[in-house]
Amino acid sequence: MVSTRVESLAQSGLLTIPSEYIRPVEERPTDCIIVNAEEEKNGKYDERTGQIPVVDMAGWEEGGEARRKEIMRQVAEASEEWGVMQVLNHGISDSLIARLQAAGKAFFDLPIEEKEVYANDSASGKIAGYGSKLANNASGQLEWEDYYFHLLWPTHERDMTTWPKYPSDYIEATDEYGREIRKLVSRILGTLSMELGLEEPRMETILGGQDLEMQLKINYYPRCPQPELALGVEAHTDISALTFLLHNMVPGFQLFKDGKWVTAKCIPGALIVHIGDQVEILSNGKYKSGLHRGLVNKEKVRISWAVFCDPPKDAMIGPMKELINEKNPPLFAAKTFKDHTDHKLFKKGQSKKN
Ligand code: AKG
Repeated sequence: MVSTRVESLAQSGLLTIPSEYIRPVEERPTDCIIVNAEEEKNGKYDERTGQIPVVDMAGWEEGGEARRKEIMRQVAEASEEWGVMQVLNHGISDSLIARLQAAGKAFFDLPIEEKEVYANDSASGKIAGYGSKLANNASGQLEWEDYYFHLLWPTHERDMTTWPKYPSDYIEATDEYGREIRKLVSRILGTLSMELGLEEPRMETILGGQDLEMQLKINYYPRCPQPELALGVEAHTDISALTFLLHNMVPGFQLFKDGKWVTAKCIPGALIVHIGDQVEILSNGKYKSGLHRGLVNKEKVRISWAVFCDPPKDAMIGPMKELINEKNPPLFAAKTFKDHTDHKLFKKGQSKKN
């Protein structure tokens, strides 16, 4: 099934967006600021951003035990309170991030016909490649974005035919980035385990250890003539264990906290790290999987790079037994990652808590 590319709509010069992209009134981002170049220049958007915790990991390797403990405490606090944090000095170099972003942008700068060579077919289960959301709900709602999706980890399971061959640095830069993110996954899962009083490898082992998977999704949000009516990515929590997000410094990532949408400040070099559903379940709700969404912009193309870190499909994920006692009964039923995914993304099976 061929989807309409949002980029082609944007290029057609339309002044009003098709009805499938107009969100119901309660979902529209009217109560929050649609950041535009003017607001950015006069610093106005800063007034409404900035609360998402920032964790500076400088000193993790060489700063001694006290410094490492302090960083671990901040990661755990942000995960309990917000489920999202902006991480600085995470160990991934600015030059590698610049290469990853340049490669993704160069791919999306290609004419649409050249990107179509990589088109996915999500309706028939071929989810890797270039795509646009198909309506999977009765109201036929669509998101204002095109994307590119492929497996990043483990390396032996990659199907390189689904990776872009252009630009020439795409494969090398994306591979190197994946290796660096994989190290950070261990650091964060180890921290989250230890902060619950468990052995460092406990969570990572349940989440598959060597078999843990990572998927890359590049979200491409073209300029939108009516950003106050649309969403780039609708509100959701991630089905993953952890998600790592970079973007091109056009604001739009929002987290729902205490009844309000909070826009993440654009901090060069920062990685937005999310707790996903699997870590929320393992921790029996101590760490929160944050509800978030992506806005679109009238004046600028927004691009983000999300790496979803998932357990293997057959991994059984439920609250860790060490955390369960009479006072703390399990808040979630154990299920395989596949069941969780099918239920949440494809609405298969019985309607339960998640
Ligand atoms: C997703 O890809 O699941 C996102 O939530 C992306 C959010 C963003 O682009 O800011």
